[in-house]
Amino acid sequence: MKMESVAIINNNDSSEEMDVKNIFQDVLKVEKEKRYLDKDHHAKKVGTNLSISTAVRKEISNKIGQLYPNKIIESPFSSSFPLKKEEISSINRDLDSKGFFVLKDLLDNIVCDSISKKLERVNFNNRKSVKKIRGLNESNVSKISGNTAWVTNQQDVLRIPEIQKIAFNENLLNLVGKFLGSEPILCQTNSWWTVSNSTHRSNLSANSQMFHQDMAYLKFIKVFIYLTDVDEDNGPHQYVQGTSKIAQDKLGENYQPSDRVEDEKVDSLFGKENVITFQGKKGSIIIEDTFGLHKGTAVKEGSRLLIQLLYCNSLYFHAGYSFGLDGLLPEVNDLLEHYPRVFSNFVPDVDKFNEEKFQQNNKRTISQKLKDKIKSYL
Ligand SMILES: O=C(O)CCC(=O)C(=O)O
Repeated sequence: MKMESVAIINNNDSSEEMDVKNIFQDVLKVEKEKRYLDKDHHAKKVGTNLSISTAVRKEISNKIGQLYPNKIIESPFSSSFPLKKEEISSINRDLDSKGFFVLKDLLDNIVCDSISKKLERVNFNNRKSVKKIRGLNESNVSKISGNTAWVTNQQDVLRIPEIQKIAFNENLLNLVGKFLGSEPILCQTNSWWTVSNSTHRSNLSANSQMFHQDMAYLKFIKVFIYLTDVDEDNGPHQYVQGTSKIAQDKLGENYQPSDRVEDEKVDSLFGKENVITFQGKKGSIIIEDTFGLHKGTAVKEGSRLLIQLLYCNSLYFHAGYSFGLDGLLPEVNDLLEHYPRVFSNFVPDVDKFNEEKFQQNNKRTISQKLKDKIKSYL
């Protein structure tokens, strides 16, 4: 009898335990070799990402937490974000039970306006085109094609000093680290405009305007900051409270966490009363575990601009863009020396790196373009 067969016969591990062991071994390898920066890395891991259960994600995340334990971060940016140190524990309790928390205080209006102004000098694009649009503001954004224009290179957002002061704010880093149970890694500084255009299913689905779970990393947390006033008409964000732990199981065997879920199904499975709509003034901040079901509602009138920061516990499933070292404030360079794991998604020559990824992600064949066109008429 071969050794391999003996090992299998004597193996008392459940398939879930095997998944945890095997995937964690792979996490260690990917992290050690920085494989998450390879252009084809995400494609190789997408199968694993789609197939693992919520319980397996949690177990692997616990192991990551043991390897890179959450530690108190000291940052020079302590008053750049409206979050108090004393609030961290209670916010974490809400994140754990409900999956979200809305900060009581708003981000300063002057800071919001300064960020919006600087975003006018940044390239945006819609999901179906490599064409870049610049100079977007509230008075001209309705002219974009599609429902949403996303920032093309997130390094352009990070170059904005106000964003660095928020993303590396001491209380925010300590809050997200506590939630993740490990040192946080900054993995996105995203921004997008949403406008009224099409309520066709394919458009809503492609623009995160149907309920879905994010599955970008093993464990992660998002911080949304509204840069425009958001009322019921211009696309308030929605979250289904309590779903971060139960969505995958409750949606059944045929459901994959990348699927879009109809409003009616959400109401009947999770209760209409649990769908929370976030209207709020410019500067409103939602901290959210987007492994729970969420979406942006379709804009009826006007437009919405927001910033989204994303922190994760490991770049194992990383598909996104990276950051570079240029344009960092001196204080951020100091932080990098003390907390290198927070900066795991930083690469040299980031603009070239991100542009190549952008071209690859947006490469669509003529037949794909034709299929999308046909779908939009159905
Ligand atoms: O635009 C929104 O409010 C939805 C955002 C979203 O679904 C996401 O970030 O995953």
